[in-house]
Amino acid sequence: MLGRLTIDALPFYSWVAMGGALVTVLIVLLTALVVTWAGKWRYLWEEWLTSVDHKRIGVMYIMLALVMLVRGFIDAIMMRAQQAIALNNEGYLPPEHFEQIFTSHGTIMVFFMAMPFLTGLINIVVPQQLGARDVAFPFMNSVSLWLTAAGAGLVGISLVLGKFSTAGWTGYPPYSGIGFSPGVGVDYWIWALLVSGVGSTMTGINFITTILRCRAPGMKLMQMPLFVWTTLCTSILMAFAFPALTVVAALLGLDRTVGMHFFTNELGGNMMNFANLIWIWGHPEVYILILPAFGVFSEVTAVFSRKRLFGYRSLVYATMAIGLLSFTVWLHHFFTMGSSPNVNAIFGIATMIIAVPTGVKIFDWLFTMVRGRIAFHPAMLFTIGFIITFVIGGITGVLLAIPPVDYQMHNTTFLVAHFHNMLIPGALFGYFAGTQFWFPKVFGFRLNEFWGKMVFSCWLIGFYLAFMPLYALGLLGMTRRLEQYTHPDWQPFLLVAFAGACVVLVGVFSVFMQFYVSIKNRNEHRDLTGDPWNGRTLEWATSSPAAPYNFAVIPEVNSVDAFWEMKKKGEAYDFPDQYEPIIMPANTAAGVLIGLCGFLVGFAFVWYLWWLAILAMVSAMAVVIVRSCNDHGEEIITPEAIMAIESKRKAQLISVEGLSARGAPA
Ligand code: HEM
Ligand SMILES: [Cu+2]
Repeated sequence: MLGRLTIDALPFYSWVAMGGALVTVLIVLLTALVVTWAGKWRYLWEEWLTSVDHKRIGVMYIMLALVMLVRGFIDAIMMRAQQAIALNNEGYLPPEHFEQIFTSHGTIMVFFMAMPFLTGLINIVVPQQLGARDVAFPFMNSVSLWLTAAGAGLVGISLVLGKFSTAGWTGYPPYSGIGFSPGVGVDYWIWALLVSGVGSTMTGINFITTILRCRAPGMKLMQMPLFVWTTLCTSILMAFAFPALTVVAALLGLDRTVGMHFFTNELGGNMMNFANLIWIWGHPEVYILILPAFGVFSEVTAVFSRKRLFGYRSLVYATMAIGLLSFTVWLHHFFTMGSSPNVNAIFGIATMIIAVPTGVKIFDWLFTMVRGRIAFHPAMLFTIGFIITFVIGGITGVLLAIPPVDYQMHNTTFLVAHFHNMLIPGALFGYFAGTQFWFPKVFGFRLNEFWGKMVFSCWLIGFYLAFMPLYALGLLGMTRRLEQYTHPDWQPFLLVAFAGACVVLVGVFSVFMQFYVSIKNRNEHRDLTGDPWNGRTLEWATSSPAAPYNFAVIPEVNSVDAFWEMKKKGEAYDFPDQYEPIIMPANTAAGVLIGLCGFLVGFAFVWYLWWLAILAMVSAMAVVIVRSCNDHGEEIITPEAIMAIESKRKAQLISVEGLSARGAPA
């Protein structure tokens, strides 16, 4: 009945692990208690958990990302603390625990911090930039969210029941096979990826369709905002790359659970197939993470330089080129595995070619700033910090793309420094910039700028302190994933890296402090216009926060900076005398339930609870069938209701001084 699940699943093996389990359980209980105490379960369920509104789904994605950012960061600082002290001693983490930590850190940061963060921003912004009322498949959107959350839940529960994988975030066999990793850890990893990977694939399909089918009338492809373009590219990558991950994780699961031999080096298996498959997903994945951030930087640069984006077309072509090229370079992750020199050379050159479109983008952003009136808003600071730091990471990437150099640097901390150097500025800074930029659109007030600058400075300075020493350590020969060492020369660098992580800790704290201070003083920073930064694209045409239907009347678009043109022509704030009824999708519990089933399926397979696995799969099917038979999936918003909302908005606009210059009703 209980499969592999016994009392030994509790983490009695170490005090640190026990502490982690207790803290996890306490946080969950405390959250439940607070919600109960505030009497908010019903509100939470009806307004949020069952919502299919893309804006709310976006907010929930980002909340998940922030929680997981904290979790991933705790892992990171624990590793930095361990390496800072573990010269000629065991430090405070036993080896097996350290291994779980780097695996969960990598897995969480990529799948459950970065992915939900970017998906959240896309959800909030893209439909509004397109002049649409929702995404193409709102219900599927909710399913994607809850499957992602289910995957995160599996990683979370591994803290309490059983252990997490020790095989690193890429889980290479043979080590991740049942022979070397007999426990439940790798199974947790596999199922977290399988469940959330399905969600990401569906997100990709959803946004490709949304962008191709739901644009405002008149909006040509070459008139879409850049963030929409990068989203399109990322979505295509999601739809085509994630299936490879799903396949490779499922095959590894079959190897482990039913004794197949896809990757075993015996009975015809070959672990190289694993390396190929996972990186056929993995390299596009880094562009999935980075391209939306490029989109944010493009929007932010134009708005805060008070200029049209320089080289719009070249940015679009560069984005598409990067997307395409990203599928042609995966082998650079295993140059050392013995392909022929020619094969290595081809993949090395393909890798270097990606630097060209990326360089084009960097120059476009710089030229947008030239002679602009730059406002040093935190979003802009992140953009500038990104440009400078990312170029350094790019250069070290080109170095690693040279196969003989890679033979030296492979699996050293030089590599660790390189990919953090790409992902922290290239992905995370973009998400932070997007948060600073679009927060008022979602909540109706601006974020406190002082704390925004704190977030920026701590993350920037902390990043340099934490990762520049790792470049040096890599050159000194320190391999990655080391839980102790005997080389006294390394320790000073590792102490600096630890200090850097501590500075980032202040940065993480500042993220939440900024929310707290901004919410407390929200009345001083209200955004009554819906357009706090004098924006250029359509999302600023809606009110802040936008009405459930975004646009009472769908705008007509015939230029790149659609909203900017509307303001210039004095048409930005026109109100019609009458409204048509609007049909919106109704909330549904099906998404949450499918997510729950996904979680249970994963949990059941991890612990060999076959009855639960079957039960959960059948339930998921049942929910899908019931939902498909439901003819009441829609709600009609009446013209009167729209009139009420829009009249309030009109009154609000009239109350804002100086807006008439932008074409507002006088
Ligand atoms: C400032 C915050 C961060 C710090 C201090 C940090 C620190 C670390 C450390 C110490 C390691 C282990 C290095 C080793 O193997 O010796 C690591 C690995 C890793 N980190 Fe981070 N990290 C941070 C942020 C991030 C972010 C934002 C991402 C992704 C978006 C990320 C992704 C990864 C990945 C994929 C690994 C590899 C895990 C593995 O070896 O299996 N990290 N990080
Ligand atoms: Cu790569």
